[in-house]
Amino acid sequence: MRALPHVITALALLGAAVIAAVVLSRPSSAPRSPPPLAVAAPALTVREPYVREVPPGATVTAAFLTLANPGTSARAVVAATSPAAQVVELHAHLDEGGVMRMRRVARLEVPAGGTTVLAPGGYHLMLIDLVRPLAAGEVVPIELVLDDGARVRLDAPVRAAAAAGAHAQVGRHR
Ligand SMILES: [Cu+2]
Repeated sequence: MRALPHVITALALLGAAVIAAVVLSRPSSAPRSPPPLAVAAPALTVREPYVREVPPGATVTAAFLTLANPGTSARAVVAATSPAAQVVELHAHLDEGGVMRMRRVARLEVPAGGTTVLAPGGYHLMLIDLVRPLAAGEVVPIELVLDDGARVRLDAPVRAAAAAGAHAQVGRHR
């Protein structure tokens, strides 16, 4: 694990660069030029990710976050993975005739210059077949796959269910 501090430092620097890029970017009337090859800023940025804590023995939980698209093209998340779960699915919570049901969706769209919120009662990432119990305070790495093939890594802290909206029943599916 000797390399870990370097990885963390690199991630911190990358995060700072992303924040700087977002802060510095502003609407411009300048003609579009090809992006410099050296800059590999992700097409989507992630805000306030968290995973809902579930009781020991629970095999599924959900991750919530806000996706921001600083770019000029619509982007979508088309898949996600995490070492904490065998499977991660993209889900929507839909009102079907007064009954709230979760449905798997193929894409989570994020409009150009806009945001898409994943929150209890709405869109979420479903972590299915957890490989071990997740306790509040630990951090779950998640990787998002975008429609252009880019990948976005994020670390989502586990939060107690009460803080995350206890009314949503994570275990109910299909
Ligand atoms: Cu779900």
